[in-house]
Amino acid sequence: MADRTFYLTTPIYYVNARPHLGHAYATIAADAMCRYRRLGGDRVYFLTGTDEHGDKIAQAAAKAGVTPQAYADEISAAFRESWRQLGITNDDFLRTTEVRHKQVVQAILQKLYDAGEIYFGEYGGWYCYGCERFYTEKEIVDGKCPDHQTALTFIKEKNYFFKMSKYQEWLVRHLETNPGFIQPERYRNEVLGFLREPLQDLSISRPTSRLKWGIPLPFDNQYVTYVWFDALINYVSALGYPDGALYTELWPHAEHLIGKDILKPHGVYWPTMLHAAGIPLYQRLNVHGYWSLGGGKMSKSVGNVVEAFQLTDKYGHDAFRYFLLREMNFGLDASFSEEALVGRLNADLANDLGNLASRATTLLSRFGAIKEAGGQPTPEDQQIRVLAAETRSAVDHEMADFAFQKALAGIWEFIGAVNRYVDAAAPWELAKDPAKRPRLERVLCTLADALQFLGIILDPFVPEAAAKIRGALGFTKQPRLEDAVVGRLTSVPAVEKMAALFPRIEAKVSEEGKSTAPAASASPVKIPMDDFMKVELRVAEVVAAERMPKSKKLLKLTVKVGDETRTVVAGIAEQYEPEPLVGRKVVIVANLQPATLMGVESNGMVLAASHEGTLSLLTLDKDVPPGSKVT
Ligand code: ME8
Repeated sequence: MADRTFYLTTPIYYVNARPHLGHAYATIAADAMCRYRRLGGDRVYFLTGTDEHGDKIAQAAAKAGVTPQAYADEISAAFRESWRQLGITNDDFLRTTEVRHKQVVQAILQKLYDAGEIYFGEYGGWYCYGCERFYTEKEIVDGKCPDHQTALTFIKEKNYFFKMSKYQEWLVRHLETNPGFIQPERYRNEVLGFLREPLQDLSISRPTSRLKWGIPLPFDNQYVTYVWFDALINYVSALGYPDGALYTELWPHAEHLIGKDILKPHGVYWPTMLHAAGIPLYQRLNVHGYWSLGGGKMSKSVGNVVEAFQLTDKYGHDAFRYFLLREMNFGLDASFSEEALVGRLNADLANDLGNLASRATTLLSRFGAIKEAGGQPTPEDQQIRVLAAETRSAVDHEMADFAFQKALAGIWEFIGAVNRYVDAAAPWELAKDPAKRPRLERVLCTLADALQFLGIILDPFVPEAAAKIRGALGFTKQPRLEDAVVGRLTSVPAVEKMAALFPRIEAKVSEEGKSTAPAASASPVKIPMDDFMKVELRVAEVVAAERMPKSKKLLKLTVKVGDETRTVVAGIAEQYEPEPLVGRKVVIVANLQPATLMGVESNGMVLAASHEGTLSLLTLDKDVPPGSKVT
């Protein structure tokens, strides 16, 4: 049986820079995973935090002219605030400057020292301050750090060393006998690759003459702890190691989520540190790839990872979150661009999901509550049930490996199938024939059921939209995966029609190729004929027209469409006087969802051409009766 307790950690982020896209991705991915496990009823504990000691932070603080603590306080608060705004559901936020953490670091150091695992020695080597570690000759590229492409500094000094080398064989064996210990497999292979070279002992201290900003070694106050030795321990200090109840409960179920840049400390230093300290190893290390900035024209506006993160405010948390989870194949690198984000927002969220939710809730709200659906399920209904069950198990399978992109692709196949189901079942046609009422009820029931399924299973990925979907269906319970089943509903409550879940973004790209704020411009998107066929254009005769009170732009038109008379609000008041319009025939979109404009419900849209601010109403060159179809 699967492990029902789950302790997941993110990297704790350095406080030398503000939160950016990469941090946001790791934290959002961990959050989606934790939400998913909670949805499945598991006991979940989710830890994140900030890594506040070391040269890097001391240098950044000095540059800013403040103390390291003041600097750390400010940036750590910025991380915390970002996660709050993104709706991250972490249970704890650990700062390495907290007493609870420092005590555990010192206790573990003392334990290792007493056990003879730490010795005093001298080491000279090439050091990267960005990575906070020494590089071996083999790793150095053109005399520079392979990660930062910056010059390395040769440092030779006396330090304390952890006897890491003696665990090399043991670690290789552990990786070989536990193939799932590091995933995806490419990273397990990378660690095995490191371990083909002789493993060095690890320098775990820095002399206070060079660096004061760290945790003092308990056995020598002339030294502070090396930042990685300090930082990795956060994963157990946050649980109150060694006696805390959380530690006992959660540590046997620990999994880490990290980026590939910090594979070596997590795949080599940390397991050997744990083993030497007599602490059981974590269960699994999950490694994601790197985002780069690039892509199409619009992306030029996103110059750096901080700006990329700020797009979350422009496009909404759900859209940003969805994009990151859907676009990156877990473990591989991906490219971020504003254009790609807008593309997915329009296609997947506004079109596929948003249209389904608004079509479905419009139909459901029009027909009111269904007490006991009449018709029997047909093979089409049955297919939606089966697909829902298959989707749920596929999502479960993919989420077991953090394969968010595959889980989402599976859910979107289901959304596509439900959209096709509605097209084929055509409930609006069934509604015209009272004899088909039982079938109509069954179709609406399947539709409500499918929507409820989505309102549950999408919760970890687009939490705000999922909550809106459930809200429209009157589903007020705590969402649970076990309720994500299509086929149980026999009645449907009165459903509220939903406003657009995700507004389409019509992006205007200026000459320099920079994106500007979303603007209402001609959309370059091509639509299939089927979509166009859904639009009903008809001839309407204006029987009355008046200005809307307090509006310069709007006219309230009463129009005749066949036998029906309806109200249409049109934004043409700046160029058309109301009176001369009476008696004229215009073209309207007749099957638009009603919209309320300044308190008046508008049922349709008058068509007009526009050119540089001039509006020109569409008229007919031969007389046809009102209600005629425009095809
Ligand atoms: O390394 N793409 O902190 P850090 C994807 N304090 N993810 C990225 C990314 C990018 N371009 N840039 C950063 C540290 N990340 C240490 C960790 S843990 C005990 C100590 C993410 O602030 C990714 O998850 O440099 C990476 O591992 C992490 O941020 C590094 O954050």
